[in-house]
Amino acid sequence: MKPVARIIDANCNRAREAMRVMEEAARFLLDDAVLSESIKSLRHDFAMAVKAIPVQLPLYRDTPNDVGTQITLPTETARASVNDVVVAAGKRLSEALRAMEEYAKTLPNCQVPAMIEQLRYRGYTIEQQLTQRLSMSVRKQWQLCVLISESLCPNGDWQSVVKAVIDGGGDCIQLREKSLEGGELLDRARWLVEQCHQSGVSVIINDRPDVAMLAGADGVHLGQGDLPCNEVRKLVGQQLLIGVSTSELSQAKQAHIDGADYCGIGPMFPTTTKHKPVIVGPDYLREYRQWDKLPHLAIGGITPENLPELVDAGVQGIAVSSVVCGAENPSAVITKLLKR
Ligand code: TZP
Ligand code: MG
Repeated sequence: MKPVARIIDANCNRAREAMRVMEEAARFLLDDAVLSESIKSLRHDFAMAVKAIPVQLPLYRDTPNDVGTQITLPTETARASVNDVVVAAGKRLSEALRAMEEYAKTLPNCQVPAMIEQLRYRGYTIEQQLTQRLSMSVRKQWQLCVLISESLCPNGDWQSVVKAVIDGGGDCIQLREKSLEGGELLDRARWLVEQCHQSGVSVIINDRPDVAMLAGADGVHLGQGDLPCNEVRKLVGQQLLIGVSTSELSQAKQAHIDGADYCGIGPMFPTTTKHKPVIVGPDYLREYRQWDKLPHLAIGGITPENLPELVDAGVQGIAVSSVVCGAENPSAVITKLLKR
């Protein structure tokens, strides 16, 4: 009994520590409430499984006489980045759970191996989500996002506007088409992703997480009345960035809790692109910057002429539509906006 209990005890500690390291990354590196919650619940269910082990594990602990405590490999003493810390923790977790599972099989009448096995599978998925999330284009603060709608472009020539954004130095395009049928929308999204990703420009799809996933876009943008951000996060995991439109700080705070990656904030100025009875203006931007837990895109009626007001309020990124799409020379407007 004694060696098996020592093994299970050591691996129990290892697994718990690994989960804590992973949870801290989700919580403090990624600010990801959903992922933090799933690791916390894994930790909780692990504690329940440990309680079901029919042995008083700490009674068998004998750290001073553990021959392994002095054996340290160079790879354990340095980590190249925080990502490596998380990767190592993920591996440690699965190893520890597997060791517990195998050795617990030798205990009579013990249901614990099956419980640990299920936790190990959950751990694999969490490790995958965490490392994907850390390695993906984590929360970008774009400078200039152009919302492209065919109906706003002269002669419907939206492709020329795409080209102008890419060539002009915009770093994000949002495809905003409210009335295209799914098939055509998906074709357009795929075309856009192909054009943009060659040049390092991000692609966000308005309203439609399904289309964004199928097209390999970077993200989806949700309004307050669209599918809720926390629900979309369940659907897309860490594969998409999620943006949420907000007009007040309480909405931004909720978006943050729900796992959003950036906030649209506005409308900054009167706009004809969307019906917006209340203009929140640069004051909301100032308030947002005081809080500032997520990247932002100020939006609504922004032009090269009124942009300095936003710069004064601390703007880091803007989203525009009609001023670029409707321009005779979209490239010239993009250049002016970026100069400001
Ligand atoms: N959400 C708030 S304002 C707005 C959206 C989609 C429209 C932005 O377009 P424009 O033409 O730059 O005012
Ligand atoms: Mg919407």
